[in-house]
Amino acid sequence: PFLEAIMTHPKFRADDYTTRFIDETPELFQTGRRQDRATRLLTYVADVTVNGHPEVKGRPKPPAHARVPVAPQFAPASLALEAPDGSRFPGTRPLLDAIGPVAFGAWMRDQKRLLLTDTTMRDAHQSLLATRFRTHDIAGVAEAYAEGLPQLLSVECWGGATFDVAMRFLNEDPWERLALLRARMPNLLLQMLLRGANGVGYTNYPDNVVRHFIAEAAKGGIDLFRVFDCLNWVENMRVAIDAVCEQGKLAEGAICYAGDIQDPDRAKYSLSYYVDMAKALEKAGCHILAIKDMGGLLRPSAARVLVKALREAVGLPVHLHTHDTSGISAATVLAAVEAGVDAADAAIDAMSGQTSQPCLGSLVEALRHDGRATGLDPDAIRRISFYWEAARTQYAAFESDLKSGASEVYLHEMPGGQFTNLKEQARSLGLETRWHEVARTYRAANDLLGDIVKVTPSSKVVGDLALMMVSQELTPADVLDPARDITFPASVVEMLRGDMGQPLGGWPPALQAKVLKGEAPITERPGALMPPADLAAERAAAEARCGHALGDREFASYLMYPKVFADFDAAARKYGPVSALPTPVFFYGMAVGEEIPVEIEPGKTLVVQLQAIGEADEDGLVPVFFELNGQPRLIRIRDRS
Ligand code: BTN
Ligand code: 3PY
Ligand code: ZN
Repeated sequence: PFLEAIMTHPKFRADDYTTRFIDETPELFQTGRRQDRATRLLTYVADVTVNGHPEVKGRPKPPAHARVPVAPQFAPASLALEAPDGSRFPGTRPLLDAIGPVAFGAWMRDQKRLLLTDTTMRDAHQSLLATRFRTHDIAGVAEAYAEGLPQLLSVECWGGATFDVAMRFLNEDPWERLALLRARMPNLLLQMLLRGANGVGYTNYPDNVVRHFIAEAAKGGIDLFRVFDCLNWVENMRVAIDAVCEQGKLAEGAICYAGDIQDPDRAKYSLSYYVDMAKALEKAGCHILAIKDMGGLLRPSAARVLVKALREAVGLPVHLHTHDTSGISAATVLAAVEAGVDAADAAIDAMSGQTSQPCLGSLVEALRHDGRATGLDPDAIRRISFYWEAARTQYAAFESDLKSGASEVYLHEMPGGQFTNLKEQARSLGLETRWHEVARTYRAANDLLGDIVKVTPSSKVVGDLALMMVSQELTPADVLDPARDITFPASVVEMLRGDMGQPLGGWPPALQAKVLKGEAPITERPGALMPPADLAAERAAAEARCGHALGDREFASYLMYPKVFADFDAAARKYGPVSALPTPVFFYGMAVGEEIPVEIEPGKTLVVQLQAIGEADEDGLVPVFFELNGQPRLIRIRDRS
């Protein structure tokens, strides 16, 4: 019908067919493109129906009668916020646009109520479900946030591990997710986690790559950048902080919390260490100061001392981020609130607790009749949480076997975002029954490395060393023994060479010498030694590799992850916009007789029905019969199951 429509078009028949024909009659060609996308999507659905999805193979399945997530609806957001001059705004985004980042920081400090960030769309699923939440489910509830929770400080929804997991495992474009969230939450600040010179990757990038990424993220809709360095090395954060400021966005400099300020045996991470770092971040131009307690190690009494000291030392608002691995994190937040913390992070109820953030709804209720009441609507939180609860059941394959809070976190000190990942890595090495040994060895590995800040990517290196020690039955003494030849993981070699930067006090010399086997380490900032990337040449190489021109955002993805992006790009060309599929279909395919709507772009919905699955032919191809918008379609798929 597509070709027929073109051939019979009056212009075509009048013989004035030129390339302008396409420009003047785009509707004909859009039909063609749409069908093309539809065919690719049907190919994916047919494939996953016949062969299953490798990521959920052999894993627990969602219960058969799971509730379908339906986002609640609220009236459009009221003018929930008051600016310093008394004018009112429907949320923090227009307030930031009106007053700019410096005044916004001052506004935060002036607020009596506790400001809250909802982390569900980023850290909560990163920490609970291996970052596997899909755009479909995240964007599906965005409007409810905009309308139901306009008093939020921000929505943390991007960055950290979400960037590469989206491409690597979910066949979806992180930039597309950001664009949808931006459009659906126009009144809320969108917040991302940026690993400083490591961008959203695991290694230091040239300065101009970091700048390019931040410029694209700001253009794409990020308002608040939480910037950290995995060794708390402020030198390594400056390029990113400057780039955020240059974009006119909020730069939140994070202090990663390690050790215990109240433990005299951990003198390395003392109160004055953190106060000095806070002052350095203020001087570096940050608008907000974050305490990033990625391990959930900040005890309530320490939080009281730390928050008070930081707020006295700097004029910036203080934003507390913690994890509930211990089970006690709400006590930490409440202690910080008493000490005057300006803002805190929490996850929506159904996605809170354990390695995730403390419970948003319960914090709101706890402070409800308090001088620092948050202003958030508990009923809206509950209704939004019901959505997440239903959506979460669809990700049963990615749930960890954690059942409770655990004080063991004070021993191993793993970040919440790493815990389930490392457990999975241990499982894949056959060490699942020796998890507590891995946890203890993780601490030993940390101590061997000189008691470092552990957060992506330094935490990954500690994990690699720990797994090596457990699987090869090595004690710390064996690791240090000059007579014992050890092949260290590449990540350990790179970190001790200085490729990630410098830790407080430097690397332990004996271990460093043994690991580097005579190679000289660097002590400068890695980015200062790297020549700027030749962006034009890189782009040409990327386009040659992918076989088509790349937009600035696609190019930014490529610069962070060349191979992951190229693979994603190829899969996207093969399968089309799979991010639009409902999650059960994405992971498990369709049942015969099932019919689903798929919104492939705003206002364009395909109706897909699976009619029948035939027998494999002599070439091993299985015919899969669909109806697409009422028209029969046949896709043949190789049976690889
Ligand atoms: C890619 O092709 O690079 C991305 C992976 C997509 C895997 C799909 S899921 C449905 C089907 N079943 C498989 O085993 N592989 C494909
Ligand atoms: C990340 O970098 O992904 C983190 O979550 C660090 O805490
Ligand atoms: Zn976190």
